[in-house]
Amino acid sequence: MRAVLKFTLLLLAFSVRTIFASEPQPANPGLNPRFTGEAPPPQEPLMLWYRLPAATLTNWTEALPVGNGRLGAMVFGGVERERLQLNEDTLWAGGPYDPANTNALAALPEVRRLIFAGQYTNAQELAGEKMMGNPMRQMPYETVGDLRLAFPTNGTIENYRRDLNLDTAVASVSYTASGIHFKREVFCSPVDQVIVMRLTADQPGSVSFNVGLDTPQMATVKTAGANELVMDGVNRPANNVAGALKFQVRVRVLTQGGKLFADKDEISVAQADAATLLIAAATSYKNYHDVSGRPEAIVRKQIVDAGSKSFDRLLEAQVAEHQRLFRRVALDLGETEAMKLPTDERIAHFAGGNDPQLAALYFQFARYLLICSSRPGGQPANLQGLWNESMNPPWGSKYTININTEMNYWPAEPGNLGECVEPLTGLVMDLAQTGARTARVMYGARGWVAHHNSDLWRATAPIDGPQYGLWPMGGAWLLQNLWEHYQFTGDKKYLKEIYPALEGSARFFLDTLVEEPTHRWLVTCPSLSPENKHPGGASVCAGPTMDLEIVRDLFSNCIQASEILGRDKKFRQQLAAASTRLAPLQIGGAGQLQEWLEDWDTNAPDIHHRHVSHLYGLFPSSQIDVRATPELAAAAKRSLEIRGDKATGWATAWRLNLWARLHDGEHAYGILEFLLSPARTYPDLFDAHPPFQIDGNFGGASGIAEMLLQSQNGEIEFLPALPGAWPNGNVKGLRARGGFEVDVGWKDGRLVSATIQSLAGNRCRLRYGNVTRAVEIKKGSILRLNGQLQ
Ligand code: FUC
Repeated sequence: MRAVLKFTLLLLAFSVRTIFASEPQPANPGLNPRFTGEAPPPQEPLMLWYRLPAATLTNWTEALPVGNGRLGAMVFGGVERERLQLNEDTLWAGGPYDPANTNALAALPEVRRLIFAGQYTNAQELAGEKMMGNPMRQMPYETVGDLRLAFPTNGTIENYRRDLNLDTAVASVSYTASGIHFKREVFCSPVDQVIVMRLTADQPGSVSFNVGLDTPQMATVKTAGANELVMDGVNRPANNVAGALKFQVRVRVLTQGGKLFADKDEISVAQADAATLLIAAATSYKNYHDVSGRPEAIVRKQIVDAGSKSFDRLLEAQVAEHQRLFRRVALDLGETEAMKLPTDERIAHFAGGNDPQLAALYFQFARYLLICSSRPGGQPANLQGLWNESMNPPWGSKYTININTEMNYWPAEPGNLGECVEPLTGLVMDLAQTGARTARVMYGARGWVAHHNSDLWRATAPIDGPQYGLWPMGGAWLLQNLWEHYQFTGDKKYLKEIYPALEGSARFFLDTLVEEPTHRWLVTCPSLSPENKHPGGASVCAGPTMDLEIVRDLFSNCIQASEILGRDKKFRQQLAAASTRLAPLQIGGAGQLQEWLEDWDTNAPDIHHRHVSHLYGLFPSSQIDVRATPELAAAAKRSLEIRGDKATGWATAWRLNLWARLHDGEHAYGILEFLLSPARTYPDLFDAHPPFQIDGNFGGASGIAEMLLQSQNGEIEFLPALPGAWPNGNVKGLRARGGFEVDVGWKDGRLVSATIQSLAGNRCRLRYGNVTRAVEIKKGSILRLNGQLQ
């Protein structure tokens, strides 16, 4: 009886609901005097760590991400209260819809006429009226809600530390309170498809907490049986598209010792020795036109299956699966005393400091994020990867495909994470379906088209306004990422799978390219150079440089693919003929690479614009190259100088890659210093556009790889842009085009060793500075070289 009374009092004392509903939040618990002592820095170098919780449980960019590609959480690490903000990658607003605008085709000739007559603002206005998708905006990606815990903690907190171990993918919180050492570990298993949270203490009977679920979604929360919480909900409508998804979250609470009590919508644990929470979430999304899945059946099974395994078994399986991918690449840029500082302090001191390992950590963090947000079978990494606390996140946290989604996948191949491209391949194959209708209805064209954005429902029509949306190149650019997957792997089966999408996209351009009146070059029209206004008072124009670069790559890839696969000879010839008629790259009066057909660059309203679209030819493409096309490379450099280094997160990351391709290691490093400063990196290492956008993380990692190894244009080049800040180091396991795995070691700024393993048996040419060497390595064999490539 007394025990029951005590237990009830305990429940009243720290009900999750009461605490979260009414307790005022301290303005800055970072200064909370109750935290004392200094937890030691972690031994493991690949750790993010902090001496305080994420402030007030609201400062989301201080929380630490875990994820299994589909399901994810942000872990805040609070002491009296803990928050796990939850995501599931198919919980978006809306339902299946078709945004193609049936008025577009009739307006197309007039829009083109106005553009060629130089009446750009009129063209843009008409396109705005007749050529935009319906609705004009796409569906946002949404949060699932939060798992909330409340703990009966009193007194001083000693030696607090929270961290994220990139090597095991486990987030931990540990501290001592009232002489008891508490520990929490959280991971999200790709094997068992649940988030697992383990709560332990070094003295028996010390683990007590209440747990509940919160959500801004249209959902109900209740307990089920003695130890489960269930949230049932439906997604929201958006932009006149009805919500069509159901979802369920199920939490099972397992205890060792102590007592467990299920209230209406909360579960309480008192005086347990340890507890494990299993969290599962699923929606009814099957694919972009089928929402008939059964979330309840899915999460029930996941919870039952995971519940039959011990915590150690769950942990072991997830660590093994994570390390299978994560451990393929090791990067050592040198270690210094700075490593002993918490991660947020290191970010503040990176620029001008001596902390090369932070760059290595940043590189590996991006690989971690890709593994955690883009696994086979799931959705591709969106603008925030997988992690989003809002119902209305910036830019809908969608797939912006005029740079951002492509950038997300730049580190995938060099970073030896080719499998993580699978969700992107899936997206593109879907867009080839939905985009076929957009091509037919809006352009009267065969093949398929996608404009500058897409969402869970694979929408492909122009959105947001013609100055952003009227850009028919998104699908074609995404195909370049898929082509790179083939370049790095040589996987013919994959090439065969993506060939219809390549062929369909090329066919769209054969049908829609038009002759511009002055030179009779073939150009896209209407289009724009992503989001950049030209001096004609609009963005809309004909034949921006980037479009022609993308079409040139697309046609060339399609020609090669059809040769390799032995098909479509006649089509190949058509593509070759059209290729020679595309408008060429042009150098303008300021010595710059022209962004448009006309030499407008230095008269454009924003010469420092964040997008550097015309430099696509230098990176990610390799049409412009310091050795093969030195004049164009010099012009690209001039364009970059005019644009300047300071830009948003992803735009900074793009500049980093471009300077690496120009083989200017010092300039590239200066840009990395800006990217890794508090202006562009949050305390949890997430990229700051600002606001948070994950592309800068991925683009940054790609840039670091480009500084150490490049493999475009038939050569594998060692240390093409090594900065003075990294005199000694080595990298193991990077991938190069042609199917190679490469290790590189350097000392005093000079190459000392290289190891090349051939995965496909292709020939290759190696380069270090001016020394080159052609080699043949049998498939599966390894070649070891010294600094002279001998
Ligand atoms: C493009 C960029 C913005 C932002 C958005 C998601 O529109 O121009 O900077 O990254 O995508």
